[in-house]
Amino acid sequence: MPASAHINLLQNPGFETGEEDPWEIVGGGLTHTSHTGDYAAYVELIGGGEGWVWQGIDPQCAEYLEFWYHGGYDVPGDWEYGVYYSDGTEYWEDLSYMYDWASVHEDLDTTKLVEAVEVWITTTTGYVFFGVDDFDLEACAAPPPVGGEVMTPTPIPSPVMLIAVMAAASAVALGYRFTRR
Ligand SMILES: [Ca+2]
Repeated sequence: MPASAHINLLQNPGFETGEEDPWEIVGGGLTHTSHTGDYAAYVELIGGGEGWVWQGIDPQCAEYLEFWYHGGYDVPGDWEYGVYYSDGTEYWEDLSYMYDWASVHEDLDTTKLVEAVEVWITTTTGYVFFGVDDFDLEACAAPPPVGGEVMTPTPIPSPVMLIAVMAAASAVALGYRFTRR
Protein backbone atom coordinates (compact mmCIF):
# COMPACT_ATOMS: atom_id res chain seq x y z
CA MET A 1 0.00 0.00 0.00
CA PRO A 2 1.48 3.38 -0.98
CA ALA A 3 2.45 5.75 1.76
CA SER A 4 0.07 8.60 2.37
CA ALA A 5 0.65 12.09 3.68
CA HIS A 6 -1.69 11.71 6.67
CA ILE A 7 -3.49 14.85 5.58
CA ASN A 8 -7.28 14.87 5.44
CA LEU A 9 -8.35 17.03 2.50
CA LEU A 10 -11.86 17.50 3.93
CA GLN A 11 -12.89 20.22 6.36
CA ASN A 12 -15.06 19.40 9.38
CA PRO A 13 -14.71 15.67 8.50
CA GLY A 14 -16.46 14.42 11.65
CA PHE A 15 -19.00 17.30 11.86
CA GLU A 16 -17.56 18.24 15.26
CA THR A 17 -17.87 21.98 14.67
CA GLY A 18 -21.57 21.34 15.25
CA GLU A 19 -22.32 23.11 11.98
CA GLU A 20 -22.89 21.76 8.48
CA ASP A 21 -20.41 24.13 6.81
CA PRO A 22 -18.61 23.41 4.48
CA TRP A 23 -20.70 20.30 3.85
CA GLU A 24 -23.85 20.51 1.78
CA ILE A 25 -26.48 18.35 3.47
CA VAL A 26 -29.78 17.98 1.61
CA GLY A 27 -32.66 16.02 3.09
CA GLY A 28 -31.12 15.90 6.54
CA GLY A 29 -28.78 17.68 8.91
CA LEU A 30 -26.69 16.97 11.98
CA THR A 31 -27.48 14.40 14.66
CA HIS A 32 -26.01 13.42 18.02
CA THR A 33 -26.25 9.77 16.96
CA SER A 34 -22.59 9.79 15.98
CA HIS A 35 -19.88 7.27 15.29
CA THR A 36 -17.37 9.32 17.29
CA GLY A 37 -17.64 12.69 18.99
CA ASP A 38 -20.84 14.66 19.45
CA TYR A 39 -22.10 14.93 15.88
CA ALA A 40 -22.71 13.05 12.65
CA ALA A 41 -24.59 13.97 9.49
CA TYR A 42 -27.78 12.24 8.41
CA VAL A 43 -30.17 12.00 5.49
CA GLU A 44 -33.77 11.04 6.24
CA LEU A 45 -36.29 10.23 3.51
CA ILE A 46 -39.96 9.60 4.22
CA GLY A 47 -42.09 8.21 1.41
CA GLY A 48 -39.45 8.67 -1.28
CA GLY A 49 -37.12 11.36 -2.50
CA GLU A 50 -33.41 11.97 -2.50
CA GLY A 51 -30.80 13.56 -0.30
CA TRP A 52 -27.07 13.84 -0.04
CA VAL A 53 -24.03 14.81 2.01
CA TRP A 54 -21.49 16.56 -0.22
CA GLN A 55 -18.26 18.51 0.14
CA GLY A 56 -16.24 20.20 -2.60
CA ILE A 57 -12.52 20.95 -2.30
CA ASP A 58 -9.76 22.53 -4.36
CA PRO A 59 -8.80 19.69 -6.77
CA GLN A 60 -6.10 17.54 -5.25
CA CYS A 61 -4.65 14.06 -5.52
CA ALA A 62 -6.21 11.72 -2.94
CA GLU A 63 -4.99 8.27 -2.01
CA TYR A 64 -8.26 6.98 -0.59
CA LEU A 65 -11.67 7.88 0.85
CA GLU A 66 -12.83 6.50 4.20
CA PHE A 67 -15.97 7.14 6.21
CA TRP A 68 -18.41 5.46 8.60
CA TYR A 69 -22.12 5.02 7.96
CA HIS A 70 -25.19 3.22 9.17
CA GLY A 71 -28.77 2.90 8.05
CA GLY A 72 -30.50 2.31 4.78
CA TYR A 73 -33.36 0.04 5.76
CA ASP A 74 -34.84 -2.58 3.51
CA VAL A 75 -36.82 -0.44 1.10
CA PRO A 76 -36.45 0.11 -2.66
CA GLY A 77 -33.80 2.67 -3.39
CA ASP A 78 -30.13 3.40 -3.89
CA TRP A 79 -27.54 4.50 -1.41
CA GLU A 80 -24.20 5.23 -2.95
CA TYR A 81 -20.99 7.12 -2.32
CA GLY A 82 -18.97 8.81 -4.97
CA VAL A 83 -15.98 10.91 -5.88
CA TYR A 84 -15.93 13.68 -8.47
CA TYR A 85 -12.66 14.12 -10.35
CA SER A 86 -11.59 17.44 -11.85
CA ASP A 87 -11.55 15.93 -15.38
CA GLY A 88 -15.35 15.57 -15.22
CA THR A 89 -15.38 11.83 -14.49
CA GLU A 90 -17.05 10.34 -11.40
CA TYR A 91 -16.64 7.13 -9.43
CA TRP A 92 -19.58 5.57 -7.56
CA GLU A 93 -20.03 2.51 -5.36
CA ASP A 94 -23.14 1.05 -3.73
CA LEU A 95 -23.62 0.99 0.02
CA SER A 96 -25.51 -1.89 1.61
CA TYR A 97 -27.96 -1.74 4.50
CA MET A 98 -26.14 -1.54 7.85
CA TYR A 99 -27.91 -1.34 11.19
CA ASP A 100 -24.65 -0.76 13.09
CA TRP A 101 -21.91 1.67 12.14
CA ALA A 102 -19.67 0.23 9.40
CA SER A 103 -16.59 1.64 7.70
CA VAL A 104 -15.93 2.17 4.02
CA HIS A 105 -12.48 2.33 2.47
CA GLU A 106 -12.04 3.09 -1.21
CA ASP A 107 -8.67 3.45 -2.92
CA LEU A 108 -8.87 6.25 -5.48
CA ASP A 109 -7.34 6.93 -8.89
CA THR A 110 -4.21 8.90 -7.99
CA THR A 111 -3.64 9.95 -11.61
CA LYS A 112 -6.66 12.25 -11.20
CA LEU A 113 -7.56 15.11 -8.87
CA VAL A 114 -10.55 14.86 -6.55
CA GLU A 115 -12.80 17.92 -6.38
CA ALA A 116 -15.75 16.59 -4.35
CA VAL A 117 -17.03 13.62 -2.34
CA GLU A 118 -20.66 12.66 -1.82
CA VAL A 119 -22.95 10.14 -0.18
CA TRP A 120 -26.18 10.04 -2.17
CA ILE A 121 -29.41 8.49 -0.94
CA THR A 122 -32.59 7.96 -2.92
CA THR A 123 -35.74 5.90 -2.47
CA THR A 124 -39.11 5.68 -4.18
CA THR A 125 -41.11 4.72 -1.09
CA GLY A 126 -40.85 3.86 2.58
CA TYR A 127 -38.52 5.29 5.17
CA VAL A 128 -34.74 5.67 4.99
CA PHE A 129 -32.41 7.07 7.62
CA PHE A 130 -28.71 7.27 6.83
CA GLY A 131 -25.99 8.46 9.19
CA VAL A 132 -22.42 9.28 8.12
CA ASP A 133 -19.40 10.33 10.18
CA ASP A 134 -15.60 10.45 10.31
CA PHE A 135 -14.72 11.11 6.68
CA ASP A 136 -11.08 10.93 5.60
CA LEU A 137 -10.08 11.94 2.09
CA GLU A 138 -6.40 11.13 2.40
CA ALA A 139 -3.94 13.28 0.46
CA CYS A 140 -1.37 11.59 -1.78
CA ALA A 141 2.10 11.45 -0.30
CA ALA A 142 3.68 12.44 -3.61
CA PRO A 143 1.17 13.77 -6.14
CA PRO A 144 2.13 12.67 -9.66
CA PRO A 145 2.63 15.50 -12.16
CA VAL A 146 -0.61 16.32 -13.93
CA GLY A 147 -0.59 16.35 -17.72
CA GLY A 148 2.85 14.82 -18.00
CA GLU A 149 4.65 11.57 -17.54
CA VAL A 150 7.11 10.70 -14.84
CA MET A 151 10.51 10.60 -16.56
CA THR A 152 12.61 7.60 -15.68
CA PRO A 153 16.26 8.22 -16.46
CA THR A 154 17.75 5.45 -18.58
CA PRO A 155 21.55 5.32 -18.52
CA ILE A 156 22.89 5.41 -22.08
CA PRO A 157 26.67 4.85 -22.26
CA SER A 158 28.13 7.45 -24.55
CA PRO A 159 31.49 6.91 -26.34
CA VAL A 160 33.01 9.72 -24.26
CA MET A 161 31.90 8.04 -21.05
CA LEU A 162 33.26 4.67 -22.21
CA ILE A 163 36.66 6.22 -22.99
CA ALA A 164 36.67 7.87 -19.56
CA VAL A 165 35.81 4.58 -17.88
CA MET A 166 38.51 2.75 -19.84
CA ALA A 167 41.08 5.45 -19.03
CA ALA A 168 40.19 5.28 -15.35
CA ALA A 169 40.45 1.49 -15.40
CA SER A 170 43.85 1.53 -17.07
CA ALA A 171 45.06 4.26 -14.68
CA VAL A 172 44.03 2.02 -11.79
CA ALA A 173 45.80 -0.92 -13.45
CA LEU A 174 48.93 1.17 -14.01
CA GLY A 175 48.83 2.48 -10.47
CA TYR A 176 48.47 -1.03 -9.19
CA ARG A 177 51.44 -2.14 -11.22
CA PHE A 178 53.58 0.84 -10.09
CA THR A 179 52.81 0.38 -6.41
CA ARG A 180 53.46 -3.31 -6.63
CA ARG A 181 56.89 -2.83 -8.19
CA1 LIG B 1 -18.48 12.96 14.58
